[in-house]
Amino acid sequence: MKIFINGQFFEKKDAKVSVFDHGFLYGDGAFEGIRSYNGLVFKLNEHIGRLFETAHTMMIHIPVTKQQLAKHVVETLKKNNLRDAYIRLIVTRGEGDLGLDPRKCYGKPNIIIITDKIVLYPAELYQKGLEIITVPTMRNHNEALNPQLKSLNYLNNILAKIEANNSGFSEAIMLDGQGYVAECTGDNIFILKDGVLATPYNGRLRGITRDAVLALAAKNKIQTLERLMTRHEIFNADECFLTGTAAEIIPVVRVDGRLIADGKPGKVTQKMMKLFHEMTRKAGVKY
Ligand code: PXG
Repeated sequence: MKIFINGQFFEKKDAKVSVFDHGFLYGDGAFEGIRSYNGLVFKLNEHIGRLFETAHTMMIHIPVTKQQLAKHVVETLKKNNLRDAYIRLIVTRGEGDLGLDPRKCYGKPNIIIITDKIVLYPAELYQKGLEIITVPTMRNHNEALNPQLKSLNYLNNILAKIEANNSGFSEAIMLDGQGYVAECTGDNIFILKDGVLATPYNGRLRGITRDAVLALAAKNKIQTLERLMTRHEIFNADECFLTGTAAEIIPVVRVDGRLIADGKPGKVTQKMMKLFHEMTRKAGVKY
């Protein structure tokens, strides 16, 4: 496996950054999880756009252009002969002295690209649907750490994941500070009610899969709505599913012990899964 670090390729065992990197010391960096399907990188420019936005807010200056970074992603995939891959793109503030003040860094962000085989969820989960719970750890507030930032500081979501795991679940709903549904630990959430496909607009990462699903639904004459959402509305939805780069679209059939409709993946969910699957095989940056 060849890993890209600042323009050079290293074998896995030699792919190292300093323990003085502020990404390691403080989670001071940004990342993206991207996928490629049969030689097409899905939504590469959107992922790179989001990485640059996170870095801009964090005042990390990425020392290459968006176009150069996209080229580096493609080069790394080719070097590793991967047609279906999981791509991890990381930018850290770089090495510095101890102390969280970013001025202690030497002004050389590290750019790292790891490409690996994608580990898929068991097919059974997509046929039967997931059971999830709501956990006490709420999603970061906008005013504290905006969930739109895909920073290396993922402890908020990791703590929620631990709470889910402790109760025997692998995914969990996180609420925002007001008690509205925000998202899951690594996925966005959708419900279908009376033919309208709705997803929270508050307190969540603006998922690229989420945006793709909203666009795909609109194109297929399914009405969509971004709005506030309560758990009560999820319990009483006609359908529910999660979206994310890793999971793609996965049906949810039980939330906090409540069965969603008849407890089987819904028709619109299945239609969206099919449309999304087709889209990933057609659209993307070719390499
Ligand atoms: N919410 C959160 C908090 C996320 O971290 C999503 C929603 C879905 O966003 P996208 O853009 O992927 O549709 C994410 C994405 C991993 C992994 O390694 C996590 C994500 C993506 C890829 C891999 O666990 N999170």
